[in-house]
Amino acid sequence: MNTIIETLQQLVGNPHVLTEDLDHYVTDWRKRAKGKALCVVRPGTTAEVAAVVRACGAAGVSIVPQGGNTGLVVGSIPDDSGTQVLLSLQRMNAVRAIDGQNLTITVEAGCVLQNLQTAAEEAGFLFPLSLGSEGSCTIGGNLSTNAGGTQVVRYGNTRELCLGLEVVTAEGDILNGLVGLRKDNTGYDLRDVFIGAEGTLGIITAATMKLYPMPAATLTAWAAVPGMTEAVAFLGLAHRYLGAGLTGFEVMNQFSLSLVDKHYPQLRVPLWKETPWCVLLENADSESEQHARERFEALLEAAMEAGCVTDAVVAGSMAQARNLWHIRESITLAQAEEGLNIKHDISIPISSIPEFVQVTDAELAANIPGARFVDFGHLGDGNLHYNVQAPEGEDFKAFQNQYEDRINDIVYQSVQRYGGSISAEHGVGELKVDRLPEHKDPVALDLMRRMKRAFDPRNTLNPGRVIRA
Ligand code: FAD
Ligand code: 2HG
Ligand code: ZN
Repeated sequence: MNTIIETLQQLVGNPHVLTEDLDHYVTDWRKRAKGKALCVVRPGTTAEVAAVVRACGAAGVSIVPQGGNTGLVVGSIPDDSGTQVLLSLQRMNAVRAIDGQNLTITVEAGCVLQNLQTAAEEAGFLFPLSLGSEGSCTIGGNLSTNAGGTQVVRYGNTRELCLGLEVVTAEGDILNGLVGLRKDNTGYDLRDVFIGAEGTLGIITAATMKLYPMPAATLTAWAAVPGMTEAVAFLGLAHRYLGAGLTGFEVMNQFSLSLVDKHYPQLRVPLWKETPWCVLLENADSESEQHARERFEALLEAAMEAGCVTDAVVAGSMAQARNLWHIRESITLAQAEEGLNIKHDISIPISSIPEFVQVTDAELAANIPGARFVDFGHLGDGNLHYNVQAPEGEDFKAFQNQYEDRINDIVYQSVQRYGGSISAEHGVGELKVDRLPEHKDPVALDLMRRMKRAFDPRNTLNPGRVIRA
C-alpha cells in the first residue's frame, strides 16, 4: 500500500512534494514558533488541491494551508507532531481574468498581493488592499485572515473587497463561487464564512475581487500631535474636510519611531523627536492634485488652530510620500530587529481610545517595570498595535516567562472593559485560541464550533486554530 507521501507524489508530481529543507515553511514569521511537517505539498491546480484534500482525509492526515507565511498569530505552520501536511498555495499564482467594465479581477489564491496590485495598475485600476507584508503575503492568506492594512478607512477590510470565491471543501469538493456580482441574495452567504476562517473551514483556491478607479491625485502628510485625544479629534476633522478622500489615518508613538530611527536611520523619520505621537494620513482625490492640496491645507490649518496638530509636512513628491509610508511600514521590522516582543492587535471604539491608552499604559507601567511600549496602528479604523517590548538589554525569554500572561491579562481585560476586540485584523491562529472563550459571546462560540464540525467533520483542516473542535 502507498504511503500518503507516495500518494501525494502521484497526485501533484514528485518535485512538488518536499520533505527536506522545510525551515522556511515551518517557522512562523516572528520566529516565535517552529513546527514539523510530514511534507510540504505544492499543488498547481484546483483539481490537485481537491485530490490532495481527499487523499489526506482518507488517510486521516490533517492539512495546514499556507500562502506567504507572513501571518502573525501562528496559524500557517504545522504543529510539532510531524504528522501534518503543509499545503502551500505558492504555485497557484495566476491572474485568471480582469473585467474592466465590471471592475473585477479574478486571481488564484497564491497570487502575491503586490503582483495583484501591479496587475490591476497595469490595467488602469486600483486594488486598494495594502499591507507592510504585501511583497510576500498572498490574496488567499489575506482573505483567510480578512486582513486590514492601511486603506481600510476608505475601502474596508479584505472581506469588503471580495465578490466571489472558489474553495476546496474539507471533503475535497470544489465550490465554484467565482461570481462578480455585487448583489446576490440567494440564501446563506458561504463566501463570508470562508473569509477570516484561517483555513479551518476550506481551502481558498481563487477569488474575484473588486477594482476601483485610480484617484486623480494622492497626497500624503505627516503631522505631530500632542496626545491621543488630539489624534482622535484630528481624525474627526480629517473625515469632515476630506470626506471619501481620506484613505489612510495611521498613528505612531515616539518609541515606535525611535526604533525605526535606530534600525533604519537612512529613512530619516520627520518630527518624531519633538512630539509624543505622529500621524500619517493620505488624501486620494478624484478631481486634481490642486484640489487635493487645497483640501489638505484647509484641514491642517483647522487642525493647528484647534490645537490637534503642532507641526506638519506634506510630501512634495511621490518619492517623499513613499518614504513616509516606508517609515510607517518599517515599524514591525524595526521592532523585530530590537528583539522578540509581545503583540496585541486590538480594536476599540475610536471614541474610547484616548482613555483606553491612558488607563492601560498606567496599569502596565505600574505592573511591568521597564517595559517599553510600541504603540501604533490604524487609528482611522480604531485598530491599535499595542505591543510591549522587554526592557532594554533584557533577555526576551526571561521577560516572556515572567510577564507575558500578566501583560496579556492587563491588556485584554482593559480591551474588554472598553468594548473592544482582542484580534482586530491578524486573526486568532494558535496564539489566541485559548483566550477567545473569555472574550467571545458564548452563543457565538457555540455556533462557531458547530460550523467547524459541519464544514470539517473529520477536523482535517488546520486543527487547533481559531476554535478547538
Ligand atoms: P499565511 O501567513 O500563509 O496564512 C495565514 C492564515 O491563513 C493561516 O491560518 C493559513 O492556514 C491560512 N491560509 C493561507 N492561505 C490560505 C488559503 N488559500 N486558503 C485557506 N487558508 C489559507 N495583517 C493585517 O491585517 N494588516 C497589516 O497591516 C499587516 N501588516 C503586516 C506587516 C508585516 C511586516 C507582516 C510580517 C505581517 C503583516 N500582517 C498584516 C499579517 C499578515 O501579513 C496577514 O495576515 C496576511 O493576510 C497573511 O497572508 P499570507 O499569505 O502570508 O498568509
Ligand atoms: C501593521 O499594521 C501590521 O504594520 C503589523 O499589522 C503590526 O507588528 C505589528 O504588531
Ligand atoms: Zn496593522
